[in-house]
Amino acid sequence: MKRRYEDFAVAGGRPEFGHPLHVGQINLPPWEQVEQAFRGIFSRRYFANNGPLVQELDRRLAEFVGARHAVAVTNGTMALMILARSLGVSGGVLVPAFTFPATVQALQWAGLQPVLCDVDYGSHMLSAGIVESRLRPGIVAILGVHAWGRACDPVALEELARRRNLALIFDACHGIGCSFQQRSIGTFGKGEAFSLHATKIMNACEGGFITTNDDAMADRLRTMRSFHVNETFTRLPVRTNGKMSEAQAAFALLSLDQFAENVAANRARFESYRSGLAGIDGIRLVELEREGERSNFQYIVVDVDEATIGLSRDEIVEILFAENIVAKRYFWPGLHKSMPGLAAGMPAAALATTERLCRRLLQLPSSQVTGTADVERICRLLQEVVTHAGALSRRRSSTE
Ligand code: T4K
Repeated sequence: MKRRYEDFAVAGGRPEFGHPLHVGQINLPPWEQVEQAFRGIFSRRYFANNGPLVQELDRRLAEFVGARHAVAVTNGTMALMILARSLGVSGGVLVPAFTFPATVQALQWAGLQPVLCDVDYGSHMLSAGIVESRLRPGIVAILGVHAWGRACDPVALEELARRRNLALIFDACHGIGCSFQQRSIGTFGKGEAFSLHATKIMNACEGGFITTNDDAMADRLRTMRSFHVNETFTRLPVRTNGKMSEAQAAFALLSLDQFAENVAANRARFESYRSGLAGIDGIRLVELEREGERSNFQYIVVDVDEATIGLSRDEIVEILFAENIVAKRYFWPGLHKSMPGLAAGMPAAALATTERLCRRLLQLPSSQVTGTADVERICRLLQEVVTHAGALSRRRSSTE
């Protein structure tokens, strides 16, 4: 335990952890089950092209989400690209500036023009009011992003999209297993795109999938994910290779079996963070469940108030890194900064909340290798960081 300034690793002390603790390190399935699944793949000698495991995964994901269709693909970005392209529209798409770059990169690949919106400070996501204020001629669709394992008011966005005749899709890459007003994420809008990346609560090493309740859309999505004419479900001019392999599907199926257990472990870590951070001035844990909602507790998100602590979020990240706590700053620096062309002509005030969140938010480790005892140590360390903020801040000024 760090009791004095000299104990901190940035001041020459021993790091709190002997190995790095990451945000979202892989949830591994039991090895014996992996071996058994791969023996099956070997004996069938069938690795790709809509194999039996991919077909089973499509069926099970649709059932799990409660949507009519699920279409597995190579990753979440590909899921977004195909989903956006399958709308068959051209023009502008309203999208939050506070998101992972892949959200807008997918739109660009689909030939659509991302139009950045600010987000709501309470939810970190789009609201119908913000979207409506950005509407202008040439806008044909909305791409909402469900961040952190919470939903971005999909009911209000559906109502707005209907009223203004806009297509509505969602980036649900963080949202697997979550719900809003008792309705599952994955059942809103024209379709929703999920990620099964290694660091997600459900993973296929790399992978993703799209859900939709629209049969014609599902045909288009299945056609687009494969360049194979023998898998044509509908006539479409543009297709690609977004096919998930049997190896990825095997991992995803095992991860699906383990999902409830992984959410319970995430929730336990979240609750440990909640009690450990409760008395620390200037550090606030972002709640992930409101009434009628279910979260997967994928991310531990903390709001850092520099004015109260006397250290900036970035200074705290540097201190934590030295202690082997590999905190993240999603979605720093914001799309308006990382892809400045998208914000051309927008006054700075138009993205004031995005800017503020990019400066203040911090994600802390939560995964199979981060036990609740580790969480307690991280919280105690943060308490000591706040207690020694003055000395830590002076150290920084003297080394600059
Ligand atoms: N939309 C949204 C809103 C998203 O957040 C994302 C991705 C997407 C779309 C696109 O979905 P995908 O195309 O990725 O399926 C990570 C993930 O790579 C990315 O999937 C995720 N969101 C994003 C929020 O986080 P990075 O670049 O910050 O972290 P990465 O992949 O380097 O991993 C973080 C740490 O985890 C590593 O430093 C070490 C540890 N790790 C990572 C991998 C891959 C492991 O321990 N083992 C591993 O195999 O993006």
